[in-house]
Amino acid sequence: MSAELWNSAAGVLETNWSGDHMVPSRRLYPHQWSWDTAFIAIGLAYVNPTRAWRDLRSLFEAQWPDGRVPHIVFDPATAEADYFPGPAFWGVPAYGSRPAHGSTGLVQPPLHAVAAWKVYRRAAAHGAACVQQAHAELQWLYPRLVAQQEYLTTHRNLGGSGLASIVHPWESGLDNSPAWDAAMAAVPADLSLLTTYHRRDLDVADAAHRPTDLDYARYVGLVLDYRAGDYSDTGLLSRHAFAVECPSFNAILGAAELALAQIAGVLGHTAEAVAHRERAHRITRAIVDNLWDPRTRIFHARDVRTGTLSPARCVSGLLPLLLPDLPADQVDGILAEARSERFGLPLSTTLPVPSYDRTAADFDTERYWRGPVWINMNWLLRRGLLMHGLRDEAEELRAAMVRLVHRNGHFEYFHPTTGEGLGAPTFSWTAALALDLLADRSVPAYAKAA
Ligand code: 9WN
Repeated sequence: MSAELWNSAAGVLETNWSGDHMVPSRRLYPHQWSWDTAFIAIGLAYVNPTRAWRDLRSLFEAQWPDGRVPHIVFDPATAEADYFPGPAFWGVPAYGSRPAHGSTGLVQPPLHAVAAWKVYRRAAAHGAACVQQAHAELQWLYPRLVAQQEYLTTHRNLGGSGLASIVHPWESGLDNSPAWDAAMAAVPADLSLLTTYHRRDLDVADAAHRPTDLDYARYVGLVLDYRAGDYSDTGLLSRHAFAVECPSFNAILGAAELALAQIAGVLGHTAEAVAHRERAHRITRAIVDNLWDPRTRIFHARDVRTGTLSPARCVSGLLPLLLPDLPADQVDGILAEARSERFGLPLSTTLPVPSYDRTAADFDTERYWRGPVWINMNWLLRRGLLMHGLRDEAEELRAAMVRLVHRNGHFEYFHPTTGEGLGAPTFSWTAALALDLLADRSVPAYAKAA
């Protein structure tokens, strides 16, 4: 099984390579996406490290002068009509060293430092020249990764606690999650926008799997508002209808500081390494202080405009497990939730965890982020389990993910009861993470002792 899965995964990454970047999927997502690039680099590290670095470079060459790393970097070779919302809709002026490549003005979870560190660590397996290349690439990336963190912890510190706010559901990467329902209810929905703009996603995907028109109208309206202010974050809280602190986005923000500490260490920046660790600790503290609900005993998204926590129990609320300093009470709460019937950590015969509480009245087995299983979320959860020494459960989860992808293919996401593949069929991050899951059976260096 391993060789067959390995070869098919490597094949997907070959098919989706576009000269200087990887597309998530040729038909549905024909440009470069930010956090996809991080997951993809983790897989490319095994089969083509040069492309892993090239892909990260392509993304960071599109970094804005204020440090934000755009959530999509547009490929000038792809027609405007092939993806909505494309470059013309975003209207971002030329900047930086890749003026031919338009971008969006939004961000996505900053997983790139974690990815860069993993690609670097893997380099030794490919020989001395590869280690030298990895060192040079880390040197190029490090100040850019730091600027990315600075943008998120200053410009996007809308709530004032040191956490980053997302100002659009697309920024979470979990676009259509029930975690945003309460905050989105207050966002005006102008359905006439969908007459002005055509939803290209419905031409290439099943409408039952995609966000509703009502939500899509809100997505479009939020971008138009942000664009009207030239994507400035100054005073945004008082003039923008959506500002939320997401537990998984901020857990990744903290994990990024820890990866930066490792990177600073190998680059000889000892004092900076210490500062990154301190920042990771502060982010962990802020997540616990602001996003923990003592009644559900997991983390929830906080609406910064109202100060309220979303009632939805989502997989994103389990991901602060990625942080090694998470207090024992919070670790216990997350594990109880993950093992409960709501998420059901896999025993040897079941599936990986779903994106949303299986027992919720609005659990949806097909609509993306509202129930289906995603490999990237489970990959992050496994990393969190290992971080806290839970090796047996991490191994069960790893085996369940490998089984699922082997049986059903490299789909974008999977039906949470049948395992059937849904969404895009040859999806890059599923393939990339399958490679990592096949290769990385050992207990990683970052894992605490049980
Ligand atoms: C909007 C590319 C992206 C992922 C997101 C996923 C989906 C886009 C869309 O696809 O979002 O950014 O058009 O639905 O939700 O996590 O990065 O794979």
